[in-house]
Amino acid sequence: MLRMFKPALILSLLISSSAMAATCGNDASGFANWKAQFAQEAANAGVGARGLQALAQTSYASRTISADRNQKSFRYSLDDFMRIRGAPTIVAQGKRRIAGNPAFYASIENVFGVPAAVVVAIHGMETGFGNFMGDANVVSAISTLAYDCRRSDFFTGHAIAALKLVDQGSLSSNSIGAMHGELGHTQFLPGNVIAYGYDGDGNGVVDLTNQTDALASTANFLRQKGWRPGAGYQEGQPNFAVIEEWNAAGVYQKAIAIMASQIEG
Ligand SMILES: [Ca+2]
Repeated sequence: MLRMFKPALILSLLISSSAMAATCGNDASGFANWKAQFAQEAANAGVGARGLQALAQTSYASRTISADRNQKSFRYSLDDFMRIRGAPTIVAQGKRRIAGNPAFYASIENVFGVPAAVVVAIHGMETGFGNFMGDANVVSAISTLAYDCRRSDFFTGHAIAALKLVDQGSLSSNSIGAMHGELGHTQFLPGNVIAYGYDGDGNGVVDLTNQTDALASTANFLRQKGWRPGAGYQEGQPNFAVIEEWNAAGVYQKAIAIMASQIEG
């Protein structure tokens, strides 16, 4: 049937499909226009009234863009990385946390098959066990990144996800997270909350600022990414590949594996 399409019609189809994507920009000047266009895109993707209202209330996140443009690629050795991130403190605190609430951490292991020590090491590494979960407005940060031409490809899906989380009551216009919209105790991006979020405390809402939900979601992420209960997680062992799914940085992956084994030890 395609050969029946006249060239002009094919061209008009191409134009209309490219017009579906909201117009990105490199500074604040086009953000309001983008929001109006993106609202249509979001509605087409299933975002409801609450999510669209949250999008309308966003403002251009200058701090997020500034942080994103000034990211440096650090090339620390593993030893330096662990020292700078305070690995001995994370290990000591992690042991105390598991000893202080053994039933909770045992339930994480039982439900997801992931050692509590791995989840605890991630919790310590990401936010110092919830001590610093960020100070940026999540919906504004993630929307601004989706608008920014350099970052649209990666963040558009996460922006749609953030608006859906508003619809679900997991996020609001006032939710606070890290500079790139990472959420809660273990810094999930919104798309990962949709895909791997787990209502650990059973109150009907996945809330990553709730420690129980965040740690259950983290264990669920690892399990869904292929964690094999009982198999090893050090470099060269089967579950190390799953830790690689959590964070792309090699020193981070090795640090998590080492700290978790020290927490278990
Ligand atoms: Ca919950």
